[in-house]
Amino acid sequence: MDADSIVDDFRRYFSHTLGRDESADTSHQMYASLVLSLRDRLVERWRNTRLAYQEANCKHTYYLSLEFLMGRALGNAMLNLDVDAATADALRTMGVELEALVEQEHDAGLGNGGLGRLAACFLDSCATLQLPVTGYGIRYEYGMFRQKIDNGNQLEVPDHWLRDGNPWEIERPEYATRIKFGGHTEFITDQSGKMQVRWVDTRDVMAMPHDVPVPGYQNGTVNTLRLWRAAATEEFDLSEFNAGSYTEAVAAKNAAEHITMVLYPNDSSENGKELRLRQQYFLASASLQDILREWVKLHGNDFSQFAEKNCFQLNDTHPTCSVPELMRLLMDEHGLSWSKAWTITSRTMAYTNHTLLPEALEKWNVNMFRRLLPRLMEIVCEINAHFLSEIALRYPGDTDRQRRMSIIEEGDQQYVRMAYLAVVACHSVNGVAALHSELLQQHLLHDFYEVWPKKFNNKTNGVTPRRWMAWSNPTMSKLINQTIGEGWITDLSQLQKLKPYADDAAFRAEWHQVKQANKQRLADLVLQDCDVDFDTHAIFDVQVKRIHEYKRQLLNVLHVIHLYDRIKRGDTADLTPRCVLIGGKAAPGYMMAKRIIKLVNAVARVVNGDPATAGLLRLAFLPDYRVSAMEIICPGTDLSEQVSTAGKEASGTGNMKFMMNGALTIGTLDGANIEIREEAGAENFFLFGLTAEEVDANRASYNPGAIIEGDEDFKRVMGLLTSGNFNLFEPGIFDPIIHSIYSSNDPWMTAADFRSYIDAQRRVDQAYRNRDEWTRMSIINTATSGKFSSDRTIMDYNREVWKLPQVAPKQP
Ligand code: 26W
Repeated sequence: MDADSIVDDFRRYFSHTLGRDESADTSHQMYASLVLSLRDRLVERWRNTRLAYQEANCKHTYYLSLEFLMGRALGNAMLNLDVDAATADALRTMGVELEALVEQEHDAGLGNGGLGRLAACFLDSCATLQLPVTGYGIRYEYGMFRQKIDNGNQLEVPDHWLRDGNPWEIERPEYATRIKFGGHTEFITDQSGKMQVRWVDTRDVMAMPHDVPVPGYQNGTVNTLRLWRAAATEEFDLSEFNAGSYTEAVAAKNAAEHITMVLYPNDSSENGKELRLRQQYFLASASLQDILREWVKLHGNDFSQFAEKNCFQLNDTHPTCSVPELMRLLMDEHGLSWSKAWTITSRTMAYTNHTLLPEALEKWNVNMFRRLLPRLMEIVCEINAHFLSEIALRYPGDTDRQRRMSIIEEGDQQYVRMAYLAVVACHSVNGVAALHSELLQQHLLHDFYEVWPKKFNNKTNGVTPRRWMAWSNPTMSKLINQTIGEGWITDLSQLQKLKPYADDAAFRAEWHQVKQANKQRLADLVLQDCDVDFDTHAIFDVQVKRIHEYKRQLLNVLHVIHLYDRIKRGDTADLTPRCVLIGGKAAPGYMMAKRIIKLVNAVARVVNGDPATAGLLRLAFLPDYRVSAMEIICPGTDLSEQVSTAGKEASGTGNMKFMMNGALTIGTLDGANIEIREEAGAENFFLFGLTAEEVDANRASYNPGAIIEGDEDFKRVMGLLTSGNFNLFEPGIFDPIIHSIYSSNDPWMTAADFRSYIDAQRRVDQAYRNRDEWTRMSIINTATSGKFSSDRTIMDYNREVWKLPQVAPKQP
């Protein structure tokens, strides 16, 4: 593990395995050589971890997710192996900068946003807590698209992240699994008179596992993320080939491999596409078969202990095909009765909901579902029949309730409601922040809550302090280590010990210095990627997340226009200089989100190009927001924008990353903001806006026209927008945005919160002018962020749902 031996291996991989020398630009091969050297060191720990779990013969949890937004792995691996500083030094003596190698790694962008990144933080925490947890996901050939900005518009560029190979993964053809699609079912009676179902005439696809190591923090544990790739079966193309149609055979092979070709870049509206359902079933079936194969190897067809030893956590409804698939495998492949299979399924499955937005709730057309997965459709119908008869017994005659709660939505077309299927089948249903869990129980899933109140629980999200503080903010980490020791890295509640230092002038000076240096790093990124100059004396005001109307990037832009208007009118006496950064991707088919990106860029061009704003105001849109960009953005942020319409953001996790890094939050009482404010104290949080209850209560009488008319600032802002000041050469392009603000049906009620947002921003200006006071608040935010470690979240899941032992492997 010493730096010299790592560098020896690095040399050997570079010159012998990869066969390179210094005659050309070989930075990528150097990166790969370093990864291979580190992977070698992980492999022994990986094996020890597997052995320790086997020997403990303990329960295991499988985190099933269509998304794992891992980002880069190199820095994380070095930090967790505790070889980062020494390796950097040793490489430097050879004239190689570690930072340059780190930059060579493509982000593993196998996720859209919050839900995918949460899965990645959870894996880190499970390994650090030495819990027997395996991630199962899809190895998309193309991850989240790369975003380019062209004349202010989003352009989507395919993200071929595997082009240069992925040195982290290990392919495991020995565990390849066969997945069925299509065909039909046959009911036969065997010799003993038992009915048997066979799913036949299927078009099969192979699932090929690729394993990625997940190291814990300096503890010898290495867990596994197993990602499936789709491949054609051999006889699939052989049969076509024998028929003399070589080209058709290759086309068929392509069709099979299409399943894992691309991540759906849609994060908030389901699109009902067949290929997406194929992906979902592919993941569910491959993972469950993988787990059952191992079970049968040890226990034969004895499943009596299966539920005690296995747990499946469903990351939203996306992997919910696992419910009927586990039923199928247990009954059709392993001969269990319906009731035994149902007991096992419901005792092992747990469901996490991540959204209340109705348009994001998955439902699948029954005809399509039946065509693609005929056996699963039968099982879903039978689950529904059992469930509805239970409801009929409990609420005799209440047919409206049966219609409301049915897993199958009736109407012109029938649909499978995946969330209802998950709730009926799972023994645990959780939301991701206190408010969100409450709203699930009181509104979205209220009928189900009445039937099974004990199923429902809350698990407030968290993020890993290893990546989001220790790795991405080394200067702040060093200062914290010097002050309170290193215990916080695995026990974030220890940050509380920083609290008294908020009153220590010398510590504040150091804290401020660290923040300024981090702001400079962020300013460098903004200059490079946006060609906008950010002055580190200004407030760095940041909103980075997926672009969505409910997240209200629009409110942020209205504030910038308001500041611009004040500058133009000379109303600058108590205006604190600000640099506003907005970043995020829009779903390719989401017109309004794309138009908001265009607006940010249009306003930025006018504001930044006007000499009147010099030294007072800057606005930049950061292209291609991604995990590795957040690692630089987070430490350099003063003000975190969390301004969603109350009741719409399930939790948020960016809000937590900013808080840990000493940013103050301006936010609504939504998602985890509520808990952030509780922890930090109301005096260290800039609150504004309607509450979730008020949003609902005010909706009927909402009249944005009157609000705008009654507010001189708002009127001028809308005047500027409407005048075409930001779109001189593209008249009318912002009309849809303007209309949405004026619409009394605006679901996000942007105008309702304008005044209180502008006033809160004034309080920010005032607070920032008092450097000591601001720094004090910044320290308090970091000091009180302990709750938002994903270690705490995972311990909550483990205590209340998984009930796994912690298992330490033999040290190498
Ligand atoms: C069907 C298409 C689709 C795909 C993804 C619909 C919905 C999703 C996700 C549920 C979107 C998502 O990432 N939700 C976010 O999950 C985070 C982790 O729990 C929360 O912090 C965010 O508030 C929530 O928006």
